[in-house]
Amino acid sequence: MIEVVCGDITALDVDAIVNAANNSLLGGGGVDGAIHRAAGPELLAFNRSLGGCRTGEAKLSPGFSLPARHVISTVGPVWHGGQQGEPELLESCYVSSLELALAHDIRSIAFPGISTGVYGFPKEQAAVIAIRAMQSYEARFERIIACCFSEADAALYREVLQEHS
Ligand code: AR6
Repeated sequence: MIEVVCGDITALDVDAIVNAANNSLLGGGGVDGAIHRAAGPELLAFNRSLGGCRTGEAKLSPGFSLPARHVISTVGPVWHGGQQGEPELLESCYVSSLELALAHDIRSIAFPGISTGVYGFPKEQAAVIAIRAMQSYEARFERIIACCFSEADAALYREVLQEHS
């Protein structure tokens, strides 16, 4: 079962939380800033050793001061109108994160709405891509959580889940 929760992803006690990062993996605003603040400066120091991350790919870090054991950083596409591979790249963020999790025995994972903040991906289309990817992996995890930052986003996810179940 995919769980839709509304709140701050940094508070979740799961094996891994996913970060909507940028190519540098060295921090930023939005959920990325919140995760770096809650994890502590060790996350930035660790990420300097990772050599960045390509859009659509994912990298693993420890959770440091977070309740979550790991951070999986993925880099979503910037929305340029949808004709530059944005949907495929966003799907790849979810699939790459889930594959990386499985390779490291991560059994509970929480995602924010990757690319739906400053990167400008339309929220409804992003929710459909997110839910479809999560559903194709749900049998291999104990928990997959879609962590929404507003009640409106959570309502959208619940609607999409109903339509796609
Ligand atoms: N917990 C859960 N979701 C959150 C939180 C939080 N604490 N804070 C924000 N969100 P964004 P992007 C939601 O902009 O669009 C950074 O500067 C937010 O409501 O964080 O992928 C990076 O360094 C939205 O739905 O990520 C990159 O440069 C979602 O998280 C760039 O932003 C994603 O919004 C990435 O942009």
